[in-house]
Amino acid sequence: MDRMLNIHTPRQCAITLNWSRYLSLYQLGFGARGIGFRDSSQDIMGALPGSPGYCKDLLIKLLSVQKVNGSAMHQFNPLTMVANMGDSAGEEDRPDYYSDDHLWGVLAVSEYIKETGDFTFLDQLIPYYEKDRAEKPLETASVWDHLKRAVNFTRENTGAHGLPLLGFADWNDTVNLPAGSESLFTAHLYGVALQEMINLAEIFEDSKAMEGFKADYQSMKTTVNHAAWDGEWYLRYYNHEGEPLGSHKNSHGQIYTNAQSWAVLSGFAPDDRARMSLEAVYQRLNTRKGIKLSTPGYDGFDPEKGGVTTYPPGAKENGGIFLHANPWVMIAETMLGNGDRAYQYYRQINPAIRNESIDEFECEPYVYPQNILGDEHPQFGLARNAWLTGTASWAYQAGIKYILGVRPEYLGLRIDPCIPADWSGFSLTRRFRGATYAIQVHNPGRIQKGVGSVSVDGELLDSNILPIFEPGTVHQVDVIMG
Ligand code: IFM
Repeated sequence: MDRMLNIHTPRQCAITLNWSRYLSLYQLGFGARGIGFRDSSQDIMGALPGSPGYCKDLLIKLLSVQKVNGSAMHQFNPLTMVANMGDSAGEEDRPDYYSDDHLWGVLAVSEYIKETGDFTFLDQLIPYYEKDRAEKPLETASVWDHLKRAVNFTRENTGAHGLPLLGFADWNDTVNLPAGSESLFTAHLYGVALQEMINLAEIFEDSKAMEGFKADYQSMKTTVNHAAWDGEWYLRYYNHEGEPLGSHKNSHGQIYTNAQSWAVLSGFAPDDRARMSLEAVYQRLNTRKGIKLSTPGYDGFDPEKGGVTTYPPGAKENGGIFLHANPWVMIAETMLGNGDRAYQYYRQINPAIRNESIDEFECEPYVYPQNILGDEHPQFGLARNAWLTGTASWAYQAGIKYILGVRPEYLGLRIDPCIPADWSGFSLTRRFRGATYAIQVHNPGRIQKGVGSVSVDGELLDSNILPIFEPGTVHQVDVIMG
């Protein structure tokens, strides 16, 4: 964990952040895909501590391909700033937007402000994507307006159960259900985005906006718990005919990981359901080589479901160990206080431990691959698509912000570790807004979560949020878990 979080994962985050840019350069002449709105937003979240300026520039580009209605173009070329609708453009009978893209922008901007304290960014004017005949943007508005339109788009595009419409797809690119289908992933991502909007509105003392976001959050929480609890876990989708996917009623694709982890991340799952959902992930989806995305895999092409059914069971999004989704379960486990489980999940996908079985893994033992073939596949354990994966960003965030628990917030650096009970503590140095925090965490009671006391330079604090210090200063932080 030490070497991964200090060296290898930040390097992979930096490379992943830049990779799509180079790909765009290379592909300029071929009109190929360019940068993805969703992927780059998440890459930014892992690269912020090392490259805040670069991340800000990329955020500006991303927001300038957001549409006037609040949704976002799926991909764009950063050299020409020409954007496209991704694979949705080729399917005439399917919606032409992805239901998650624009919401990732809310998370990326929030994390940028937490890391840097650059609140003025919310006032910066950025055009929306649509242009008139003279190539002049139809509308330009503040970043805050871009974020508000993003959550409003989701609020206004819901289906028969009141859940967000899937559009062409959500984070899972390969499940492309007919128009009218609904997405639980997008419902939860919307919940996380609304929490960020509530916090930002509170800081800006915009109480009217804050009350609106709170009402929208409560409303979606009620809808999700009313429409999407399957008895032991949460559903993943409703199709256009109102049939659930990710239900015990389905013969294949009975349970999806993201529907469980994100129910916890969004705060929509009440405690008992949160625990049952994560236990279902452990019992039904976990393998010793990582957590599968769903199970059992679909067994044969089904034009209604789309790309996911083109893979054999156990491969890629069809029941494979899709690593990007693993850190979300780690984070969810820390939210419930389960440090042992969170670290078990961190460790079992740590590429470094694959050094012993490299002939099976076939990937660099310091790089997260996109996927590992799951236990339904004869080549269980074989990794593919090294380097270019959001796993790097999220494994970094899960490790530093949630397991070690050192997390930037708007008004300071929160210390909230959730570690294995047999750790006696750890030390970590974090540079934050120009100051250096030398943090020593002690765990005398061998607990998994809980902060008993925090002192900075020998002075006891009355909270676990470290203050913001003058740039260039160095501070000794002592945390006693209890
Ligand atoms: O979320 C997507 C990502 O945008 C591209 N690779 C596959 C992921 C899951 O479908």
